Amino acid sequence: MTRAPSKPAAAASAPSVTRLAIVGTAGHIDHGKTALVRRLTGVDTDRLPEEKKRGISIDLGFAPLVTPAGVHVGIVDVPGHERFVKNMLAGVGGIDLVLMVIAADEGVMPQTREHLAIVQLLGVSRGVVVLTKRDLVEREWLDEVARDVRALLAGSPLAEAPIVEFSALTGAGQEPLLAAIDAALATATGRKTAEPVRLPIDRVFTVEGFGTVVTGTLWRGMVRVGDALELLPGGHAVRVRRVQVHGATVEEARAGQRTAVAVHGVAKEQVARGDWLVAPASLRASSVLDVRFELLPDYPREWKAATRVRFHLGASEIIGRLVLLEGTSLRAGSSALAQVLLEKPAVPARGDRFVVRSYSPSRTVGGGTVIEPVATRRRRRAGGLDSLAVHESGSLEARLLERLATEARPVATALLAQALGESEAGVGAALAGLVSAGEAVAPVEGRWLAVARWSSAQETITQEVEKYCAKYPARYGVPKGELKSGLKSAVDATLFDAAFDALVAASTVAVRGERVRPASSAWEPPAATMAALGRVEAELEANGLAAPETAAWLAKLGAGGPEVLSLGYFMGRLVRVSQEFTYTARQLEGLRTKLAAHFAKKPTLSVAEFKEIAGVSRKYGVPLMEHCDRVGWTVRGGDERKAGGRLASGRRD
Ligand SMILES: Nc1nc2c(ncn2[C@@H]2O[C@H](COP(=O)(O)OP(=O)(O)OP(=O)(O)O)[C@@H](O)[C@H]2O)c(=O)[nH]1
Ligand SMILES: [Mg+2]
Repeated sequence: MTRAPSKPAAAASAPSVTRLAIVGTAGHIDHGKTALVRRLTGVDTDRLPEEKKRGISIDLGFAPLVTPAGVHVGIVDVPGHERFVKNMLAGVGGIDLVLMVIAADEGVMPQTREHLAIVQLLGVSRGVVVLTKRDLVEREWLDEVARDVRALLAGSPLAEAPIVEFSALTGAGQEPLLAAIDAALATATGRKTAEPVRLPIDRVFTVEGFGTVVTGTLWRGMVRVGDALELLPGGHAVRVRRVQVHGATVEEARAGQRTAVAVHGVAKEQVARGDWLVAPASLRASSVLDVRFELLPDYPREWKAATRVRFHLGASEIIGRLVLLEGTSLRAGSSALAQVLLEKPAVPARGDRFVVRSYSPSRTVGGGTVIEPVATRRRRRAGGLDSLAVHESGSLEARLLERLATEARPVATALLAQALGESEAGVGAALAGLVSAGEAVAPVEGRWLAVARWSSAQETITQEVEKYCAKYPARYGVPKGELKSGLKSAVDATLFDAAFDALVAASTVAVRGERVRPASSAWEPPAATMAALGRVEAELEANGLAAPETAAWLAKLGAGGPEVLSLGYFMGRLVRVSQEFTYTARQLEGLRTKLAAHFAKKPTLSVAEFKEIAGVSRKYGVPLMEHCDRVGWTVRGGDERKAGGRLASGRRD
């Protein structure tokens, strides 16, 4: 081995933090994986009766190991049988190091290759090759097998991995093997304990007194008793009742530990292998993913545009289709942008590695990396791949801008962080940069929008206001509510409110009452409408307060009537007193003056007195009195009235 020696001081400088790692076995059936784990740990990971009976591993097995350097290792022992590769896949996600086990007597076999391809696709870059059953072969044979193995590994991330000779029968090679494991783990970086919890569930069972227990490798974060967590894709909220690591109850489990979590709030039947235990609202379930897909070099054909596959992520296996977004086919050994359309939702995050197996017969054909965990379905070759390329390899700022460009409304920082698979703090800082570069805005506190979308919303509103005013010159402007609902499909409601306020603040539009017009053009109602309004006022005033009913004089004005009426109301020159009657402002002002004179002499006003003052019969008197009550000129008490608070000021509302 030619690895740089690890600094012992590094481990000693932080004695309180135990170094943790997950190590997975891999290799062909019967090559001695389980025997090796038993030799190292004393634990028989074949615990199912059927495993005992058939002498093979069927499902995952787990065992703890403390290495000579003091690393606390959780070993995941996987089955080698080709029918159980899906079980192998459920355990191998999230391992730090692979023990590639090859029986010296048989050498490289089909699942040696398949398991190697899988760990490579999952991005496992640390490995130790174990040539086991050393006791069964001669030196010459052993050297030949070692040469085959080197040839197999050439060009892979494990090309430089140490090859250790071992015998589970005699124990020979155990020390060099442990030393090789320690050397390989010395370069492993610790997992992110500060990030939100993410645990792919590989087993679910019940424990007397604790209910439902889920187990898995804690990918990131920490789990403590009492924590509120979420089960996805089901979306069940749960609370942690107990945490165990390799059978021992602990206060907290940290990223990089095999973890069993007893949860409150969900029945065993509601959870299954492949589900995830995560921090609330930190991830979303998704059935459509944008990915980069790599086809294995030994795939015998070209990959067709849309093919039915088994998609493996974390401990989940989901059937779906893998659709190429570039070109109509893919050559073995090459990669392309693709979309995964799943029959049931996965729980992906950006950057996750996944494995793809053919639907039938099941064999590993490729894998790749998640680019957009929550994507929308694309039409093949409909374009938009530039944006995907940015999401794949662009800077955080560039990716944020791409994301914002697709958002029709201001989006909260937390949602952006979740969509991009980044920390909220990082996204917040990048957003601040985009704001000072003039590329993003926060129209609502803590919610963000691309500047282009912000400007176009304001432009759309302004244009709509201009259009309305050109169409209805007799009106001051468009009522705000009508403007907003008219633009409903073009401008999101939250965005409308923010953009409207900005237009008012910038004096681009002017507001009077509910109506809005472009501030740049002064309002001048058409002379003909003004003249008609003057005639209406004259006609109303000709008979004192015994004025004609609104409908009657409106009919005389013909098609332009409503326009005159609305102009009169808007300018405050006409006042609607009831369904039937409209008066001029001057008439009502005259009435107010008379009422004030009455109350100066007498504190109360009877109905008869009112009719006399107004000079009208009951038909006009009742609506007028009710109007005076409404506007606060009078206050009714039984049959009599007193002076209202607004009588003196003359304000009508
Ligand atoms: N002589 C000899 N036999 C071994 C050694 N290691 C394992 N065996 C035997 O090989 C057989 C298979 O060993 P396992 O450890 O069950 O193999 P495995 O890789 O776990 O098999 P699967 O989990 O089913 O893929 C058993 O009969 C073991 O006793 C060894 O170092 N020397
Ligand atoms: Mg086994």
